[in-house]
Formats: sequence, C-alpha cells, structure tokens
Amino acid sequence: MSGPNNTVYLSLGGNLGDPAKSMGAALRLLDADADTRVVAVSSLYRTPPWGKLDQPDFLNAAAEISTVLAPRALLELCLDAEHKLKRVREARWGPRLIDIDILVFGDRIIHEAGLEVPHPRMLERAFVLAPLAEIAPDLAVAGRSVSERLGAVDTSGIERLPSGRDWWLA
Ligand code: A4P
Ligand code: MG
Repeated sequence: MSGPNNTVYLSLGGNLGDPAKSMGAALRLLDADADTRVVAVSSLYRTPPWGKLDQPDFLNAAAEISTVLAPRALLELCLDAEHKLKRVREARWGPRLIDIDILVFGDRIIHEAGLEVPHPRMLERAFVLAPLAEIAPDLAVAGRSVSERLGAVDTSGIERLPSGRDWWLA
C-alpha cells in the first residue's frame, strides 16, 4: 500500500513495567514496517500523571515519522504495536500500559469514529507538548506553534531525562 509521503507526529507514553523499553520496542516496530520510517525521537520525559492522579509517574516521548500509509492504516499499525507489546508483557509482568497517539498527520484534519487528528487533547497536555517542542518547536497546530502552545500550559513537575535522542535504538 503506498500513497504520498506524509510527516506524522506521534506521542508515546507509559507508566507500568519498563515504559522506556516498551516505547523503544514500539518505535522499532514502526521503523521496521516497510511503509514507515522513524525520522526523529525526543528525549524521554518523566511526567506527573494527568487526568487520573493516583497512579505512578509516566515516561513520555514524541516522535516524527514519515509514512506512505493512510491515516487509518497507520493507526492500525500503532494499535498492532501496542497489542504486541501488551501481550508480551502480560505473560511476564502483569498488566502494563503503552499508549501511542497520532498527534498530527501532515496537514490533515480527520474527524472519524475512532480517529481524530489533530489529537483533540494534545494542546492542553504538557506531557505531549514538552517532548514535541523538543523535535518540532515551529510546527503549527491549529494556528500556533508548538513552542507557543507549550508556553501556555503548566509544565510543573515535568523533567527531561538525560537519555539523549537515541534511547529507542536499543
Ligand atoms: N483514537 C482516536 N483518535 C486517535 C488518535 N489521533 N491517535 C482512538 C490514536 N488513537 C486515536 O485510545 C483509544 C482509541 O482512541 C484508539 O483505539 C483509537 O481508535 P486510548 O489511547 O486508549 O484513549 P484515547 O481516547 O486516545 O484517550 P487519550 O486522550 O489518549 O487518553 P488516555 O489514553 O486515556 O490517556 N499522564 C501523563 N503524564 N502521561 C501520559 O502519557 N496518558 C494518559 C492516558 C493519562 N495521563 C497521562 C498519560
Ligand atoms: Mg490515547
């Protein structure tokens, strides 16, 4: 399946098991797909839980990928990666979480059942914007740059870890 090449930004996160390992494995699965290439990955960030507060801190990261897949096919690939990693984990460590969200897909605006792009909650989430600003500060989302958006949210408690940007290439 091949269409035009699109630049896509993803958010990755997890807070159970070894999230850095799961996120790295997920990125390597995406990169191994013939239609998709990982272009840039942010450092890892330790972030306080957002939404439901009584749970462990998260690790979060953002990635730029290049893909010829259609949005729906990319979502399937991401969900596939999540399921593979969850299955492996369940056998050994019990439940774990990895979440891969499609933040931005080229300049597409998508409102479909099960797929909304740009991700509707990304602009209020510092745990999404901080890593994204590291790799795409000037990317415009709904008319404003990511760095400008980051300046408008509460980043307290968010810590950039000294992982560098190659942490996923284990
Ligand atoms: N879906 C729709 N649009 C998209 C998209 N753009 N990208 C659908 C990916 N998926 C999309 O995903 C459920 C379904 O959403 C998918 O199967 C797909 O069909 P989900 O991730 O379980 O739930 P969600 O609706 O995407 O919720 P959302 O807003 O991602 O919230 P979550 O996943 O419940 O939030 N705090 C910190 N610090 N860091 C975190 O990473 N994550 C969560 C999880 C809460 N608090 C956090 C973090
Ligand atoms: Mg999600």
